[in-house]
Amino acid sequence: MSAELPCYKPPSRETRACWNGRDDGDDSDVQRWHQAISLIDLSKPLDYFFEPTICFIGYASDLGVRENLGRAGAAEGPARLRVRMASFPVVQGVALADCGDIVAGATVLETQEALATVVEQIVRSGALPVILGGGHDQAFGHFLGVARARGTPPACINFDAHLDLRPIPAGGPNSGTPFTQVWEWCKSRNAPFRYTALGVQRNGNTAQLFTRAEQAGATLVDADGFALDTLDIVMEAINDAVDEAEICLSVDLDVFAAGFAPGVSAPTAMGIGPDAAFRRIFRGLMASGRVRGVEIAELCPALDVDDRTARLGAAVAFEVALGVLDAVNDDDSDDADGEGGDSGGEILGDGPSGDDA
Ligand SMILES: [Mn+2]
Repeated sequence: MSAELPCYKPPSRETRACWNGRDDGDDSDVQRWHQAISLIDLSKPLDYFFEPTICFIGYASDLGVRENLGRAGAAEGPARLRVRMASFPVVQGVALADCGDIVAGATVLETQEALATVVEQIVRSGALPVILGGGHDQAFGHFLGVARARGTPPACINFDAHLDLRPIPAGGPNSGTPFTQVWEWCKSRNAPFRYTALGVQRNGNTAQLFTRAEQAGATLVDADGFALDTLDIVMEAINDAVDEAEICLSVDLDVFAAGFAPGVSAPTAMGIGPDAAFRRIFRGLMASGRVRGVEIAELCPALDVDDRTARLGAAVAFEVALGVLDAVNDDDSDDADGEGGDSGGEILGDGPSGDDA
């Protein structure tokens, strides 16, 4: 454990052991993630990344899940995601680093604060943090880190069966309250709370939670929004909700149907599929160039079936790597138009109606 960074565990021999897999040689066109990834200790000063870089940071805690009376085991999520990402082919032009883990502190709040500190550090260094979870209480640490690094609160876009807007119990926050924490943080600073929940299930949230979402001005899209013929409407709704803000992107794996994602605390019978509709929405968000952090949440390996959920979470991380390239390329084309790429682009689904409509 690091003295300067509470709850922080730099990459260890166990971390390195996760990054292991097929080896077709050292040529760049056959390399895999386990060969290309570098290990970074965040307790040492971090250089600025001039090339597009993803920094993985594990949130190896299920403290918030247990306090939310969920099924324990998400603390093992980060290691399993690393194992399932290890053999992906390198995405040329995107550098990868593993920064180790945040482990549970005495309280959820302390653990979230520790995550915020390292996320801020990664964002300030010019890289994209990708948080490997871990209980969904990580979303508040994620938000806080990006808000501090950028000096302005980002919009939260959350793929999740649940709203995660529960009132915060007297005992402190848990994995069901992260966006309440963001809401209260924004309220106390008179900042707009921009929250979009995608894939919300009626049977997974009480009427009180839907009322709270309405009071919070949240934008909700249920699982039926994940269809090709509604893509344009959904992307327009996301665009309106995000406005000019930057984005913290959250994927709670329980947004996917239990058949695809059994390895979560609260599986979802009628969840979405990891299909073209999901992928186009996700890619549209990444290509906007405004995503400043991504998280994959709630993987619980002990409940998984043949690593199905771990593989799905890892595949989402691969989409992030492709999306980083899309964002860079979109930025370049913006510059060519003379519009400048700094503020990032519109969030557009690559829908079938596109130019032909
Ligand atoms: Mn959640």
